[in-house]
Amino acid sequence: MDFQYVDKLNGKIVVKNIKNFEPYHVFDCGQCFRWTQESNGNYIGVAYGKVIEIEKKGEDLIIYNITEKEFKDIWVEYFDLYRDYDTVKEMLKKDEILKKSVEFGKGIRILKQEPFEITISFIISANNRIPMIKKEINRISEKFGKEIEYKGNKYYAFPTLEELSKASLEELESCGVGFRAKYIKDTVSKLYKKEFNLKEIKSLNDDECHKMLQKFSGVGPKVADCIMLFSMEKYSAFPVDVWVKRAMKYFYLAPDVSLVKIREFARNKFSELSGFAQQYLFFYARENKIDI
Ligand code: 8HG
Repeated sequence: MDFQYVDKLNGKIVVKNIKNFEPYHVFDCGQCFRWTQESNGNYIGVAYGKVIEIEKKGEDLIIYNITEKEFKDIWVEYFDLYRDYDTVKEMLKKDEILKKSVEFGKGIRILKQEPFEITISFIISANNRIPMIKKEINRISEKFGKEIEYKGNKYYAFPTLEELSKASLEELESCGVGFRAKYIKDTVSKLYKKEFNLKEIKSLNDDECHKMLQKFSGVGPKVADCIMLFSMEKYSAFPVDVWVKRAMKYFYLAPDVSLVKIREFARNKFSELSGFAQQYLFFYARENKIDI
């Protein structure tokens, strides 16, 4: 557990003595698309139909626009606060090569995000860049999701399955997602018609889950790994994108190994902690613009 106790004040929560939580590391390590840094350094994000604001002050984390009940019901889990990341990092740092990346991204935590939102978001992420992915998800939310007001500004929740089922192909295309519009439409329709159920997929073991997710259009091994890791608590997932491939080549492997081989190598090496290892590597490679 990475926090001591919680002080509740009017409309805000102070999480005392928080460990292993650096907002920049958590929100800019690639796992989420709906958090933005404000000019004062705080982060504002939309998740689970809520808007909250995060400030790190010394050893405390201040969360604004939140009730104690919401903190307990949603955010403790969302921020994975029950996990002791010192242990995760100690285990990973036994690998001398990984040490540098773990120390670089020491305040990373893997968020437990909402499976439907993450499935659609990572379909959008294929062959795309993070700033564009963020814009496209924002447009979809603006068009189909519920409006939420905070501090005089308008935010939009990611649409529910019901809400997104009403979107036409043309409307999706108008959000800038290009060829991925048909993948989104098809995935939403499979879920809406109950041909597939994300809760059931989440309950499968890691390998079955990885296989099942690839039955959706626009979901290959990499996107399936991201969905598993960022919304289904499957920590043996190891998504290999360009940055992770470069990091693996840079730190571990000879050049020109296939993505499948890199995934296999890493999963054998890091086992149940593969997903965490991947995030430290992704953050290190992207922040340092490793080019190999
Ligand atoms: O956190 C991520 N890990 C990996 N391995 N890939 C990611 C993450 N986040 C993210 O957006 N991607 C993918 O990398 C999506 C896109 O293909 C590319 C952007 O750098």
